[in-house]
Amino acid sequence: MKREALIFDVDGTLAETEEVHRAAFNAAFTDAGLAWRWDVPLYGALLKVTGGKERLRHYAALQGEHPDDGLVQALHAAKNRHYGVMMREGGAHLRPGVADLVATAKASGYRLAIATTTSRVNVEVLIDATWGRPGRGLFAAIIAGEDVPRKKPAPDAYLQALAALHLPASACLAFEDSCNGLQAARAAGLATIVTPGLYTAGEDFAGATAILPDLSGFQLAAYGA
Ligand code: XBP
Ligand code: MG
Repeated sequence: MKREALIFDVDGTLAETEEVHRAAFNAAFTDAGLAWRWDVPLYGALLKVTGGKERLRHYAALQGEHPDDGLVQALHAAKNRHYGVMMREGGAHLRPGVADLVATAKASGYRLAIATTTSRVNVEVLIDATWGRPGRGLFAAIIAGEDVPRKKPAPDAYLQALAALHLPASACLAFEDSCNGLQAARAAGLATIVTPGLYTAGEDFAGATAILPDLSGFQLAAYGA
């Protein structure tokens, strides 16, 4: 079957955003008067837990703390506010090849979608800060963290994207940067291109259709699309 749509992960795939998320988490901790500080090695380990609120709870539990939902929500909202400011100040750029692939695919009639575990507000700020337009102008469907009962590596975000596109998995190609994301896409039946990033290089990408350094010069025709 000819492919009709491309489904993109966000963090690490469209842009190297995790350093911005990390800085924003640390700013939120400072605001809240917490002594928590997430450095690069620690954040690399914490990223195995997808979802910012889930990551906060996991880290707190490692400290023997069990913050109530209100505190987790407040810290996460503060983190996302900092993230928004940092992104608008140019905190992250699209990875090589992403803008060209999106433009070429759109001009060739492919439909585009997003399947991410990050919050919708973060997806919108990234798209606005990089493409300078709202997400709905570019993507036919945007499935974000709050839309799914289970985050990656569960397939929920991808299954919802397929449902929104009204397409079978065989008509789509997924783009991911992490093992968790690849597992989610594969569990939804999707052929997946992996471009490992800053925090995910060296992860296990067994089952990927291709593992590429980035999307520069990416040829859809080479992947049945
Ligand atoms: C990456 C994530 C997210 C972000 C933080 O998701 O795991 O949790 O680190 O975002 P993906 P939130 O690569 O699938 O886009 O704080 O909004 O959860
Ligand atoms: Mg990712």
